Amino acid sequence: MFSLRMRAEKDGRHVSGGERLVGTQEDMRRAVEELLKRPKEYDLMVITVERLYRVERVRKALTIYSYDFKEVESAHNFAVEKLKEEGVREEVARLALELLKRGPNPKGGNMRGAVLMDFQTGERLEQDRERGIRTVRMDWKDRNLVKKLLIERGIKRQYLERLLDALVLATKNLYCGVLAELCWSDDPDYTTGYVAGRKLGYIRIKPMKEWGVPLGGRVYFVKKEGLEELIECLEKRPLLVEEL
Ligand code: PML
Repeated sequence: MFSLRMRAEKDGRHVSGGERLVGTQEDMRRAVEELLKRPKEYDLMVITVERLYRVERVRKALTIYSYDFKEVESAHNFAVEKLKEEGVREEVARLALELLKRGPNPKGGNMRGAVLMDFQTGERLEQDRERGIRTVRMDWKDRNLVKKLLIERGIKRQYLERLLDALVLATKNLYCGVLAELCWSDDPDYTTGYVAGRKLGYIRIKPMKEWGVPLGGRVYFVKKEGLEELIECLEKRPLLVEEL
């Protein structure tokens, strides 16, 4: 198999990314065509193709649930309650919400990757606070089938790719040993976010921010022990998710 990854920039800023694990030349051609269409505008695009020698598999993705709220505050309170069910302390969950609200990058704005946060103390554990930790090398075994199943469940086509990418990423995170995750997009036009955990599954929550806000990101709640292995799994070990 091959890992195919795309990232695009405009004026030096990351604007789009995507990835696939593909088995044949035909799949690779199709994936490149799809990824090429992803960014609306860019002045630099980098596509990386890497041969993989060992791909792990997980049978089932996290179960999806969805909750809509009238305002951000109620959505955030709900997210905190859910994170507590996974053992994240309330103060730590609130710290993570504050971090994503103001932009987790100490130089201002968003990070490319995720924050690693000690689930008990709230200490930030990622070495590089501008880059963060990037979960990569994961995909659906049959992306088109999963798309079809999600459409049958009533997911709108315009949100499909985003959900597919986020769900496979959250599934890999837990597989690697992340205890729980909090996420919302930095896209100003997309206010749905999620919390994920082994007991929780993948809980979509709307609205996690106000319209027009360009700040977002991911916080992974983790144990301090075994951090190196966890990071190695998230960033290096390829994983296919077999079923929805
Ligand atoms: C979803 O379930 O709709 C995805 C929510 C988070 C998307 C994160 C992103 O696109 O950056």
